[in-house]
Amino acid sequence: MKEKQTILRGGNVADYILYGAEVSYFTGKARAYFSWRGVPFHEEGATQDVYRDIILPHVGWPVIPVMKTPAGGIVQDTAEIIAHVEAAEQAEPPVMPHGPVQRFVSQLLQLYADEWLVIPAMHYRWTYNEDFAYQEFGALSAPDLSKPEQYDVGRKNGQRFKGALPPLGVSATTIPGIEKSYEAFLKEFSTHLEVHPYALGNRASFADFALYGPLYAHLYRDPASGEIMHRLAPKVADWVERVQAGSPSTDDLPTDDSIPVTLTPILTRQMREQFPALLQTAHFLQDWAKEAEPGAFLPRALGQIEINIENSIGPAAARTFPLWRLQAVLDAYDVLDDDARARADALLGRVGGAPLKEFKLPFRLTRKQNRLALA
Ligand SMILES: N[C@@H](CCC(=O)N[C@@H](CS)C(=O)NCC(=O)O)C(=O)O
Repeated sequence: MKEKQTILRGGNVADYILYGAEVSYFTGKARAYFSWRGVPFHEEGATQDVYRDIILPHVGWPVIPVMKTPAGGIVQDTAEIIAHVEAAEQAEPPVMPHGPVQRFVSQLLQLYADEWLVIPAMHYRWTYNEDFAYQEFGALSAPDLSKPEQYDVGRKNGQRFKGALPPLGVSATTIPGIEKSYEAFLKEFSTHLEVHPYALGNRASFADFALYGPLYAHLYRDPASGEIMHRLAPKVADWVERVQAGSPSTDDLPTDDSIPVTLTPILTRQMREQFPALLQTAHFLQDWAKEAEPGAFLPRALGQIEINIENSIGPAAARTFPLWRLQAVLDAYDVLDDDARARADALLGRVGGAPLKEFKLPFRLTRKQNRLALA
């Protein structure tokens, strides 16, 4: 497996700095974007000291990745990191496709990649790669300790992440469905990649970086998961390496705003599995927000929902952050003109997503102090 030494890129004070880790899902997403964008950046491992001196004071809670801009500003959340760099650099081609339906589908795929593929990613990591993950967490946190000491540190730090499995909905009853769904997804994405090198066509764009999040650190780089990906879906492993290489392409995306038909099974899977979970969470938001003041911070979860993945059913937390990614999807839908809306609606009809046309979040959300709040 190839691992790009981004940490050794020779940092310069005027570079963007990405505080993160190879082992981290969302650092992968931001790093892949930076590599593709080609702006000078360097990555610094999120050691204990970095959490204490940079992340906690500036972000307010322990999370990676965190970006420091050349001007010294701190940005958290991968979508905001990408948007910030795009606005600052004004480079071509933009990470977001030009076509309005392509933008809508990019947001849908981000919602799926960030907030649903996290379920198989975390399941495979903690069920089949636990010791590897502890060692990696320890090496990140305390680079100067011996390997056995790092393992102990990693075991301690890793509990917070392993503890996310029940809230995500990973349990004995859902694991068979999670594995069936992931294997089917690998097949569907492989079929797509037989025709198109990237998610929306001939060059990498926003959706590729989002999908790279789950598909790199957890599902490619974790050894037992990587073995599965190479065996069942070598084309997906090739895509991971293509996105990792960050090669700018001279080709562009289709100029007619078309969406590859080979994405249909993936979007259908998203509508079938993820949308019911979002609807249940939105109901919780409605009840909670009725009692809350505008500007109130949302809790990270609002209650318990039931998820159904390939007919494996089990409880999960009503996590609120996915509603923020859903709001971005709905915003991309709301700006469509008549022609684009007709094309988006036809697509939604084909993927079992017709209910999304009418769907409205009960309350608008915003982010302040790196947390979700009522607008
Ligand atoms: N929405 C955030 C998610 C970041 C995230 O969940 N990062 C993980 C590591 S990959 C983390 O630090 N999680 C800690 C937590 O959620 O408490 C983003 O896109 O940056």
